[in-house]
Amino acid sequence: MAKQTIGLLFGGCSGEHEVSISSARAISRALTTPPNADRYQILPFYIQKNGEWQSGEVAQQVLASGQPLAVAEQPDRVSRSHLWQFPANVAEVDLWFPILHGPNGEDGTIQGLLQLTQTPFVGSGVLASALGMDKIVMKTAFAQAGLPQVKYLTVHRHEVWSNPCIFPKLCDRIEAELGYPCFVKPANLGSSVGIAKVRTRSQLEAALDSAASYDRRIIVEAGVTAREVECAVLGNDQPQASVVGEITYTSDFYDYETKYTEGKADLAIPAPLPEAITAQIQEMAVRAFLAIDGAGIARVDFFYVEQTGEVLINEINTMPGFTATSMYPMLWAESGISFVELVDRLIQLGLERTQR
Ligand code: G1L
Repeated sequence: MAKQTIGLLFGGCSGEHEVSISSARAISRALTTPPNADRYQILPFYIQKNGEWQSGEVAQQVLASGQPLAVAEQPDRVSRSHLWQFPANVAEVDLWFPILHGPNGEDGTIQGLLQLTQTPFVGSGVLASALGMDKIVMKTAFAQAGLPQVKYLTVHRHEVWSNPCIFPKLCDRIEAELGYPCFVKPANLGSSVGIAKVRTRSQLEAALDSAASYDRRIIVEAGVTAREVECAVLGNDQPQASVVGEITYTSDFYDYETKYTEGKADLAIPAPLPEAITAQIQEMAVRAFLAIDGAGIARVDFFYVEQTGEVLINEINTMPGFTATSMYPMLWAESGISFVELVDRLIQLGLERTQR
């Protein structure tokens, strides 16, 4: 049987460019390991930090070395013509495996492009990707599905910036309804950028101002004292949940630095939880996946409030980290699906979804 050509799409214009390269390397190793090596061949496409697509030698080189390609940053001279210059061999791809993060990689935009090419791809489509990226609409979908969450308020940039009469009232309302500590987050930025934990009025004011500079829409969440647990979901119409994992960390909250610095966060897989709580988390993870119309892959993050026994959903991530030491593949490894098998399953799920 002829091998299927897997278009590995990695890099991208974001702060997680390097993470993307690590994930792509782990996936390419899995694709060149038997039995995958007999079924698939890799066609790598590297998106440079300036948005340019590279295939062939250049992409191979980045994949082999793990080193990003240096780009001259001259924002005032950036041409947009490269946006329409895709390498000619994109036409050889049988299925896309997009390992991308960032403004144009995880919000449904890449999925829209792949959808337009009518080529199957791994992971969620446009709708679920967009829902998974926007904290406000995501929470609305979860609420509609009856999934319990922490208390939150949504704020618009104009309430923070335009009117000096509105702002104090807004802060009063946040203090009355949520209290301290609370978290201020831009609705749309991933990877903890622009997020602040605040404990006083002046910190709240500064955090709202800062978040407003990142996004027009802001979410403010009540702080809870809880354990942070995560569950991996795999499948399409009948998705399965993995064992549950727990994250403990030394910093004040799970920020960007903690996420990507070795040794700052510890993972416990499986998490030491009562059986009934584990079952509840797994059931909620699947419900969340179906609520956003997820496909293939997602990692769902929860708070477990030990004192009350409550499980609250925090968020769903349709593009979870995918390096050899990332939570998502490790949860499946503990559930009996190896990294090599997981990559095969994701490809098969991508093919299945478009065949229906
Ligand atoms: F295509 C998948 F499988 F849906 C997929 C896409 C992206 C899985 C995992 C990721 N992950 C990432 O893009 C990243 C968060 C590791 C940044 Cl590279």
